[in-house]
Amino acid sequence: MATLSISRRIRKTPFTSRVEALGVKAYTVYNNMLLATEFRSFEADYWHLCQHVQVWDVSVERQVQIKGPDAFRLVQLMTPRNLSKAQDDQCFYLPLCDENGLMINDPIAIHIEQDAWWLSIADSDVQLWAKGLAVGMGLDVDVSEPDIWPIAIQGPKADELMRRVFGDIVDDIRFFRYKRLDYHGRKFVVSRSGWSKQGGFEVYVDDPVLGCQLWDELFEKGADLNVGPGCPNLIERIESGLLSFGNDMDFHHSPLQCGLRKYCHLDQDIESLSLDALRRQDRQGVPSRLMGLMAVGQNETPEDKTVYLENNKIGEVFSDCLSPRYGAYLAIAMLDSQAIEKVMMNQGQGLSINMGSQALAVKCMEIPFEFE
Ligand code: THG
Repeated sequence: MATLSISRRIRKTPFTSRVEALGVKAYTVYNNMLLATEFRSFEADYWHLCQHVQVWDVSVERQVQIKGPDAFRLVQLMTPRNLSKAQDDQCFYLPLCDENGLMINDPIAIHIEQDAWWLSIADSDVQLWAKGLAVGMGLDVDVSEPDIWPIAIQGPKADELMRRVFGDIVDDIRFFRYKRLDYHGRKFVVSRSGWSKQGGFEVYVDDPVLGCQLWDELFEKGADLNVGPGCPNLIERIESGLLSFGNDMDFHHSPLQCGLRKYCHLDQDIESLSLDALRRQDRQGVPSRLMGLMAVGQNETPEDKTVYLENNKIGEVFSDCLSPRYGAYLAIAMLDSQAIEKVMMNQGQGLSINMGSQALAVKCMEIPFEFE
């Protein structure tokens, strides 16, 4: 295959030379920036992540900073999740939705100061939307994208590695909380979060030199823990039911279709752009929903992503993988709501995906997957 031409539009990160030296095999482009997708193989990366500890260059998780007297008001306008009880050290997984109740992005929001928030965004131009809203609504805020390059430390040995670098203080960081920890005289925001369910942290590096020093120190101090390079892993994130904006949902979908209902506080009195539209959708019902599909014993991924009930097309697979742990084909698919109802009355049975001359029978279930 041809290679990717890299210019200023497709940005490198302070860690790109290290990621290269560690043998990255493939990249994707996310927020106009390089994101590794594979080091060993998807499967070897998966087992290493589940057994040891990995250091990820997730600089692509750009921070859209919203700062000023109206910062809270703007962030609350952008999401149907009630943020009024936000604690000082809290991180929130947020659907961002427009006035039609459709998804713009699904960042982690960090309440960084009294009057400042970071939106740690997935792959879409949140900054432009936020600036437009701020100007259009006459809000007193400054919207920017500061240079911050998060590093994720993920895996069962992440706690031990982070203790060695930052001290026992990391034990006091609870899930989706953060602390500012000293690193050679600079304070880095360190949160217990990350795009895997293997546990771990994210360090919001705002100094490239110290960031590279931290990167190297993680590898030095983690040698006996079998630390290795890594990246968000397709298999792990599907098994764990972590959604990928742009893959599993996009500007055409509402959070009610994506299993994000629990982050939509439709019965609360909040000032949010999407509230009316989402309440309407909730009353009327949504046309399709994201569901999990599973085929145990299957060791090949279908090329055709159309999902059938009997001979009718009722949806499409948006992401899929082979799970080595469960010996199964796993998919995240957007399916017609009426078809889902029918199939769930039949214990999730009855759906299939075309595989050449055969049909692959798949079992339908809610996300996150429940494995027996
Ligand atoms: N970390 C940071 N920024 C990010 C991501 C991240 N930006 C892009 C992308 N990932 C945003 N998407 C998600 C999706 C899911 C989760 C985090 C970010 C996640 N969800 C948990 C779950 O679904 O179980 C927990 C949610 C909760 O309890 O609120 O972690 O990974 N910095």
